[in-house]
Amino acid sequence: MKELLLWVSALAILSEAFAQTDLSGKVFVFPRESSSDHVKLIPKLKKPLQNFTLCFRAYSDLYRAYSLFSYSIQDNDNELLILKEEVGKYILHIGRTKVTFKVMDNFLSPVHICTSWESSTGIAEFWFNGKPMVRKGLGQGYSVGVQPKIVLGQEQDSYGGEFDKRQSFVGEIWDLYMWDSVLSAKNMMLVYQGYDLNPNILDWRDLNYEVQGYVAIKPLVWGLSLESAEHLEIK
Ligand SMILES: *[C@@H]1O[C@H](CO)[C@@H](O)[C@H](O)[C@H]1NC(C)=O
Ligand SMILES: [Ca+2]
Repeated sequence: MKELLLWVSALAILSEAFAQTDLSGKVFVFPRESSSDHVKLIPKLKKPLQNFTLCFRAYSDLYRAYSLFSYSIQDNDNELLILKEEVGKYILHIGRTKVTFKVMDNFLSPVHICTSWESSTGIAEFWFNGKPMVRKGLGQGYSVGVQPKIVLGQEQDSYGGEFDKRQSFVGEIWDLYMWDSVLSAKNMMLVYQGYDLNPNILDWRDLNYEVQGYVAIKPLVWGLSLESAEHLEIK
């Protein structure tokens, strides 16, 4: 009986830790700087990636460098990494190569980022607030490795760990989606507008994740209008 109870509570903990959740209208808040707080994302991914598109929104008032999306594999901590290096400058790592995208940064408002890459040409796109930045090329012929550890809030220097406080993210992240294909320009614009385009690797509306440390899930507050907030019964 004792064993059964243990088993049942272990299952409950497991199902809580690996919840498959619709996070529409919600955000992850990373409320403090640390070298530990993070969210692990569990992707639907079986084959190495020859093409992908990754989109999300982020809001932060940090001036220093920080990690936005850290995807490591067994032998490469920077397999797929998006870093904001400084105001106006984002870095995309794929395999052991990287490129820089320069953007017109409107500091202190949320940003929407979609980045895509195709192995056959190595061309990477970086859409910033619905607009395509200058395309760059990296990792032509490469395939992004499988069985990743995907971390939000921290930058991995080993497979699933070795976080550096100075690269941690403080702020809010939401609307994160990933596809195993390169979205067309029209679809990039539709994602920016908030359309659901059936992402097949990571889906904010059906997300498998695990919170570690101090990360809160809160309603989205940016961009609400009084009309859309009416149901909140503000009097
Ligand atoms: C990746 O995209 C290219 C076209 O850019 C296509 O030819 C190829 O089949 C795609 N690979 C996969 C695995 O979908
Ligand atoms: Ca790293």
